[in-house]
Amino acid sequence: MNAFVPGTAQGGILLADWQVFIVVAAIIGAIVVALIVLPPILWRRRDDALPPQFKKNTPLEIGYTVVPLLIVAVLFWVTLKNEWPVEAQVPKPYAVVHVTAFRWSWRFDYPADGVSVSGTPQRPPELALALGEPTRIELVSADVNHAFWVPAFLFKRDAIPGFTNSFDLTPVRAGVYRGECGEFCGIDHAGMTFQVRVLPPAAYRAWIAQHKKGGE
Ligand SMILES: [Cu+2]
Repeated sequence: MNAFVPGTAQGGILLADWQVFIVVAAIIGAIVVALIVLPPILWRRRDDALPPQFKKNTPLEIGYTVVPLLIVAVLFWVTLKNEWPVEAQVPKPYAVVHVTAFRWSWRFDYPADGVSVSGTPQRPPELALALGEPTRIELVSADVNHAFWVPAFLFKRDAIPGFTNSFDLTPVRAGVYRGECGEFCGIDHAGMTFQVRVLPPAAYRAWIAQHKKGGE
C-alpha cells in the first residue's frame, strides 16, 4: 500500500498535524485499555477483605490534573503551529480564482484572464490550478451555505453567502482530483461535484487560453 500524499503543500502540513494526533491518541488509548484490562487480572482479590482505604492521594491527584492539561496544551500548540502556515497567504499569488458555489454547482472565475467556467450537476465544471504555484481562492456562495471540498487536498472550507473566504492552494502533484460540496445544501447537494486539474504552468496557460475562447 502506498502512503497517501496530499495534493497540495497545505495538505501535507495538515497530514503531519493529523499524524501527531493519531500517535498521541494511540498511546493514550493503549494506556487506558491497559489500566482497564490489567488490574482485574494482576490484582484480583480472592478473599472478601477490603483493600487499604484512603481518603486522598495528593501527588496522584495533581498528576492526573496536570498531565492531561499538558497534553492538551502541547496538542493545541502543534495545531496552531501547523495551521498558521496553512492559513498563510502569499503577497503575490500566481493566480486568483473567484469560486462561487450555487444551487447546484460551481462557477470558477479567473478575473485576470477573463475566463469563467460554470457547471451543472450533469456537467460538473473544472478548476485548473498551476503545479507548484500558489493560487488564491476567493470563495463565496450565491445562495445558501455550501462547502468547497477537495478530499485529496485534505481541505474543506465553507462557502457562506455575503462573506468571502480566502485561502491559498499550492498543488504539489499534477493530476485530476475530485471535488464536491461538503455541506448539505438541498436536493441536488450530491450533484455539486467538480474536478480540479493540476497542470504544469505551461499547460495551465494553454488551458486558460483555450477557455478564454469560450470553450468550457
Ligand atoms: Cu452545496
